[in-house]
Amino acid sequence: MKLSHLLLTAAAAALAVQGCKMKSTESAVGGDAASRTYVAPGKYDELYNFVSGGFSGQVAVYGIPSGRLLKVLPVFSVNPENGYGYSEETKPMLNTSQGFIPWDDQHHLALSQTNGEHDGRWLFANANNSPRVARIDLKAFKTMEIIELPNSGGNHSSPFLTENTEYVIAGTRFSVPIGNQESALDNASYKKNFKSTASFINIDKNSGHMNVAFQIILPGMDLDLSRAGKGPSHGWFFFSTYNTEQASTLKEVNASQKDKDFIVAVNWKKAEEYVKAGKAKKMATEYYHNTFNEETHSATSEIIKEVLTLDPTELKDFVYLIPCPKSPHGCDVDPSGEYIVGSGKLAALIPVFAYQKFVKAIEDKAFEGEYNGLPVIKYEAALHGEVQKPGLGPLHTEFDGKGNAYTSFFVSSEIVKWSIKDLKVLDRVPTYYSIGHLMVPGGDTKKPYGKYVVAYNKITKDRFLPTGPELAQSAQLYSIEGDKMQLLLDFPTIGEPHYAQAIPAEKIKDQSVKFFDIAKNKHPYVAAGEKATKVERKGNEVHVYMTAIRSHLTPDNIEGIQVGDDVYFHITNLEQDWDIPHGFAIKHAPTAELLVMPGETATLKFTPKQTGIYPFYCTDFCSALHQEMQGYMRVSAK
Ligand code: CUK
Ligand code: CUA
Repeated sequence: MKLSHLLLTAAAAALAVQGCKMKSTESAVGGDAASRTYVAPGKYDELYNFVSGGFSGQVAVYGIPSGRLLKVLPVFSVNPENGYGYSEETKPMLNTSQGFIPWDDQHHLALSQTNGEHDGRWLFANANNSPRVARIDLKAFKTMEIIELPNSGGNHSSPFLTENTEYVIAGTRFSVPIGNQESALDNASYKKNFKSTASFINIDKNSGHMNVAFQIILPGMDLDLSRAGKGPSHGWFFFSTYNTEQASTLKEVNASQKDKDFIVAVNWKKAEEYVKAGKAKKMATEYYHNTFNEETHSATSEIIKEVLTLDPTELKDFVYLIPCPKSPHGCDVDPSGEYIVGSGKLAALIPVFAYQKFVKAIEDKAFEGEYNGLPVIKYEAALHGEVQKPGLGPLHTEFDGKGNAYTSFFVSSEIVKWSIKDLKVLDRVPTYYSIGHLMVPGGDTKKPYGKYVVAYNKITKDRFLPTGPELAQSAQLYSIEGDKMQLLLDFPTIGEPHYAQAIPAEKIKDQSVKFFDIAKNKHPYVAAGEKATKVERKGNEVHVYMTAIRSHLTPDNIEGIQVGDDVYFHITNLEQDWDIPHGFAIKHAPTAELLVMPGETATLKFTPKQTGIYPFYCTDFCSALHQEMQGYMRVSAK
């Protein structure tokens, strides 16, 4: 772990140099913190906080300001708790060109936007390891779509979106050779064969459906994070890079040689024109697009065999590089769309670029040279200014819409508030400990909600009761209403949280789906009433059309099954009421349970290996007669 090693060794020295006074927690906690985070029993939180689940592969939903966990949304990892990835209906969601993949690493989230503001329709999430992007529907809080990205390795700079959700953009963190080619692993081969790709995923305005519109093939340099321009800079997209040395091994000596890496500025409107004009190249490939159908309550996979690519070294004038000090990580655009903040992890300053100056620099051809065929703008020509000595290890920046920026500092473990206009540090608060991302509700939009900043920390040591070597992950809520930031609350999170999003509750809560209309259920194996239940044999396959309603499962005695039969239990939940799921589990099924929502049909496949009697039951305590929701399956010898 090169970076963390480097940063941690730098930490002690850094703190000494800085004379950073670590205040005690007590003095940093606001006096009225309890009343400001207390949400009385029966009351709702003010905001939904969607938090990436890191290596859990899922997304967690918390209430703010209470920090209460409201839901874990399964996205990229199987979830035996509700059958996601185990039921026949959801298995296709995790299909990829390399087969079924039951896990991933989830880092960033983006709420859909209209006119640069969160609209509460969808949430997009990245899979970092096996490059994919998911769309979650916020009416039903359900993963509806997962699209795989070809020509990508480490889908980290993802998903970030344009101000009207025209595109979700995904950049490769690990440059790889295009088209699954192999290559020797040395610097010369990296330079020659490795490429970074930026995928532009088009989003259908009405359905939200994703489609890889085109990919920009860039020289290998490892895209790390990114943001779309907004307002005046709408039409541009900015990525940070950290391996412009093009080293195949990132041992310290290699990747941090250079004084500056780049921010890659992409004029996506121009790229769009090139695509429309037929200038993109068709490339044969293979990737999966998995969609969950609301009417059949089932997912299907589609295999796509072609992708359009643009080469910015051939088609000029839509990709420019801005030098940015020392291995930038975060790359953030302020609410006005005028300023682009780079955060060099190894730099002791924060460079802020001005969009107008950047545009002028292109007009004036204020270039310092080329990098692998791409024009490099002069640092000073695009620079608005630098925040001097802000702290150590700057990572990410969010905004409050009042002209202030909040940057997280991993090494000096703090949030620093500074003024965008005059680049003065205004305030700093310690985080416990080593903050990664931070999030101001709406802080990435044109109109931040402000009020709070939440720190998502990398180290939890001593914040919660010890639970062995592995501690819960830690988030911290601060008030940013006054001039000084105030710590209000610690709350534990699942997985490892990276980026998060938050949105006022009103934008989501009233549209929440309470149950699915059974009359509209078009599942091929639905039993829309108890009369439609049956057991059907087709050779080796047995299909059980079963219904669940308080308080029985129908049929509840199943005979005629033989060892080795593939038994499909299709459970339709007949309830038409809120919060009445029924569960289904059968003895020795080596998969998971099903948790079937009202009006939905879900299927568990089970192949019994032994003769005997197999009890099955409802797992969700649904009524006074919940215990009576049970039955038996008899399995005979072949
Ligand atoms: S990364 Cu986690 S702290 Cu993957 Cu956005 Cu910066
Ligand atoms: Cu249905 Cu318990």
